[in-house]
Amino acid sequence: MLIVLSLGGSILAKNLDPDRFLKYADVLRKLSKKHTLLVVAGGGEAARNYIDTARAVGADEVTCDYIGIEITRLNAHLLAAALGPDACPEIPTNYLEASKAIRPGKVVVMGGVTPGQTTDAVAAILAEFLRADLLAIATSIDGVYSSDPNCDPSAVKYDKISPEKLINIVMAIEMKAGSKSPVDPVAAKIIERCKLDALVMDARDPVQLEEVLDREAAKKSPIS
Ligand code: U5P
Repeated sequence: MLIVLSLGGSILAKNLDPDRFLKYADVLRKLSKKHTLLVVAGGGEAARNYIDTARAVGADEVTCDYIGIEITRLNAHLLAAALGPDACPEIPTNYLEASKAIRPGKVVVMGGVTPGQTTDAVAAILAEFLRADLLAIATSIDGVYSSDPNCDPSAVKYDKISPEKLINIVMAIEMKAGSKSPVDPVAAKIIERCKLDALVMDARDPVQLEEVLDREAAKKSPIS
């Protein structure tokens, strides 16, 4: 099975804790022996801090995005370092490079690509490009809600949601460099356009990531 995983920076790079990188690397290493696996690392707190400072010194949003992309690539480098020989040695900077980097049993790790989107969109576009079996978005919340559950106690969680409804929810969220939404609007449109099967999951615990992806893989290919 071909899996594209968007691995949120808020969970991967939390406090830049080396143990967290190593724990996610362990899980990804195991998954890569069973599946073709491409991982897009997010920017996390460091990206948001850099973007806030860039904005405060007068940078435009595109410049803020470029700064965010640099941080996602740094996180991708850290994850690749934690994977050691199980990571493809190059960090692709676009989709074609990512497709060419695929090697059996090795994880392709990359970060952002172009301004105006987040790494969720990178993962969605990559999933479309490679005709992935599964697009998984691993974050610190356990799914898609009608509004931000951290601010709105009446937020409703959706177990399943149509791409059209997802678009309606995410379009209401402000789109700026570093902004947070359950899935970014570009990703939501890509999911709609190519009818991708996308999974949003709480993967603050790396073990959960392995369990959920193994379960989804078993659902998709019950014989293997
Ligand atoms: N970013 C982009 N383009 C990409 C990926 C990321 O502009 O292809 C910028 C955005 O400003 C984003 C930030 O909010 O980097 C950090 O990425 P993420 O953690 O939000 O995915």
